[in-house]
Amino acid sequence: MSRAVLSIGSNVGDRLSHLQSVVEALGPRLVAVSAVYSTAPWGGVEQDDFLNAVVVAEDAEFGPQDWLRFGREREEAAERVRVQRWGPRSLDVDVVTCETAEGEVHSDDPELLLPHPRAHQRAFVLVPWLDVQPEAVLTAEGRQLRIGEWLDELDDAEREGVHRTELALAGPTIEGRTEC
Ligand code: PH2
Ligand code: MG
Ligand code: MG
Repeated sequence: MSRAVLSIGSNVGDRLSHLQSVVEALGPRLVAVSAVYSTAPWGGVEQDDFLNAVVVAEDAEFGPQDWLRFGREREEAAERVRVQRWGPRSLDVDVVTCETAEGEVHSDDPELLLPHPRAHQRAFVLVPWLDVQPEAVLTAEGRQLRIGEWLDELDDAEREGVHRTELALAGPTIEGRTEC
């Protein structure tokens, strides 16, 4: 059993549909979904704004590597092409944190660093994450802070690039019903 916090983002094509495809694929494993935010590109590459959201998901069988695989499968399904680091993408699914029965997972596997090593620097992760887990604590740079505290440490410019939209991710369609 594990519970993961996933950051999802898109700035190519039908951005909202790409985010929605993750919610659909999670189905009944979806625990919570944030609002959808329009966010200025982070990382120094000139590109279009992203839509970002954060979801919490739980799976009885999954461990941390399964969430990584899940994310990659969703990215492939959205026909993501890996061209440039921190560049434009139809869908990005990042595992931010993962918790198992033994507690929070710390991983130094270069393919799956946990907790995500840059989440604390990214308002596009922290702001939507606050929607779904306002009390969450994130370890970074040897410090354990609440995510709101990490957010307070960011430059105003970083926070001001993140805007809540009227767009929403619908709960997954389960047997013809919409649930969340
Ligand atoms: N993802 C990146 C690089 N930069 N900027 C925003 N605003 N949102 C993202 O999801 C994002 C980014 C690489 O994963
Ligand atoms: Mg990413
Ligand atoms: Mg990624």
